[in-house]
Amino acid sequence: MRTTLRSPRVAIIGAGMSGLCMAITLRRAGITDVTVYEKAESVGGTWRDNTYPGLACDVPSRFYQFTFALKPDWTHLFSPGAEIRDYFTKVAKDFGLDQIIRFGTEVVHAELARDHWQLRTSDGETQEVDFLISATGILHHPRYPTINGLDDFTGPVFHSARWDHDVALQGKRVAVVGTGSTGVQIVCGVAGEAGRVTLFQRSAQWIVPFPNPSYSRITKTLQRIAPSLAELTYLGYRATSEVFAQALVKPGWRRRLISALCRANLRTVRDPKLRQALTPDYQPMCKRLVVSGRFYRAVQRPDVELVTERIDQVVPEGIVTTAGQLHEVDVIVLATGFDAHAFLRPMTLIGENGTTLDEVWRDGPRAHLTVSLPGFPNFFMLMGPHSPVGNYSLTAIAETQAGHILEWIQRWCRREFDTVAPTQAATDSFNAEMRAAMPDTVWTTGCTSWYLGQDGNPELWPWNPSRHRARLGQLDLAAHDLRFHAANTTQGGY
Ligand code: NA7
Repeated sequence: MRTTLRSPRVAIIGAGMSGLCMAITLRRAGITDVTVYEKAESVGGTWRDNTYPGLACDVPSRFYQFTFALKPDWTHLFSPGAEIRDYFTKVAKDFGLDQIIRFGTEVVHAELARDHWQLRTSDGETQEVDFLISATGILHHPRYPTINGLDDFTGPVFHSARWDHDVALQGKRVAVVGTGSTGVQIVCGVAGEAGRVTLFQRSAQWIVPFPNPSYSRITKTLQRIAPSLAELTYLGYRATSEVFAQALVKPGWRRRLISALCRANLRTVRDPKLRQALTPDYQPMCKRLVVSGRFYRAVQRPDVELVTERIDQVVPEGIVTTAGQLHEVDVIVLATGFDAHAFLRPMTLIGENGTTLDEVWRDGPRAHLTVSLPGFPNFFMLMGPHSPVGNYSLTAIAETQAGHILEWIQRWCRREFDTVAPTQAATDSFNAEMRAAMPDTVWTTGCTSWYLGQDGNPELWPWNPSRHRARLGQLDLAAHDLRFHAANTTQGGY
């Protein structure tokens, strides 16, 4: 007897890169009852929120894109943020997502009701869905530092992810607080335009010196007229990234090679005092490696100053360090990072037996294979806890996760279960396996960063990203609790 396929109602939270990827993956598979909830007024997530000067992705553009929407005419090896935002906007339009995205609508509450989810949005509307998928991003909530007197400053102060474009920087004295990828890119972006840039560095960063050449017209044409070349290029970047991703997760020649590159780059700083000030006290790659072929040149400019004394307080006219020196500035930019562990927050999520996500994650976010949670059936995450990061393409990770989630949904369509969730035992065993692998990773070699969770352990995938693809490519039925619920009424076909 043939089973009639049923058609699921799916809600995706977030229309950033990963939410778009999920929605398109579902629609391409013929699943059409999909709603994407987006609290802002446009797509793009981090690429919509970040608009600071100098913004670029630190993953090559030919690898930071969707395989189902390869763009032949990327302008640069590492293309600027606005171009990436435009790419995602175009992809959303090309795949008809404009009709299914509910802009300006935040999901504030989601609760399991036996075999489906009930959602509530900020405007009080409710909706029932068979699958709930969170794609709320990792680096979303700006982290504001607690610095005495910050509110007393007379000039503009803003976070890098909330850039105030009404503030003209020409000729101004600009303070940049923070030396992560963002601070480094901002210094490169504003040096020369601002009158003076003062970079307040709490920890020095290792910098890998990739140049950022533009693509020639002939390369763009070839990529356009030969789609198989575009695919091969993507795969070539993926293979290379996976060779070097090994440096992060295992000691060996790759780690030594990248470290040597960073050290050689640092030696290009001529002034020994400045070089010393820029020398980190931890291994390269322990914090996320900063990719920049321009930073050391920028920081050696006469109109750029590096301050390594800690900030003591902000006064109306500038920043005072613990050495008591006042640095008079006109604008303060806080490139102080994000709360990377606020997955899904501030929304409330209630799973089986009334258990909340906050209770389950009291000791930090944990998941099964980065995508699902015991006790939260038919709920999946993109970019969930321990998703592979570390200078690897998140579009590739999103595609792997979306493909995995689609497979579960297709099985639901074939009525192989009504609800699916990983078992607690499988989740515990996966997390134990990860913990055992952590000591080999470079992230545990002695530094602090947004990679570390509240227990001091890295919240990253401790193996090569290729293993993520392999593990998510094969559904492990034995690791899941598949249930049927009597009187399931969902009907229809797709
Ligand atoms: P990061 O990488 O978290 O960097 C934040 C920077 O801000 C880092 O240098 C911090 O120093 C510094 N920071 C944070 N708080 C303070 C205070 N209170 N005083 C001085 N300095 C401070 O964020 P980014 O936005 O640069 O990059 C995030 C990711 O975006 C990046 O990894 C890429 O994936 C893209 P610390 O090192 O903690 O001493």
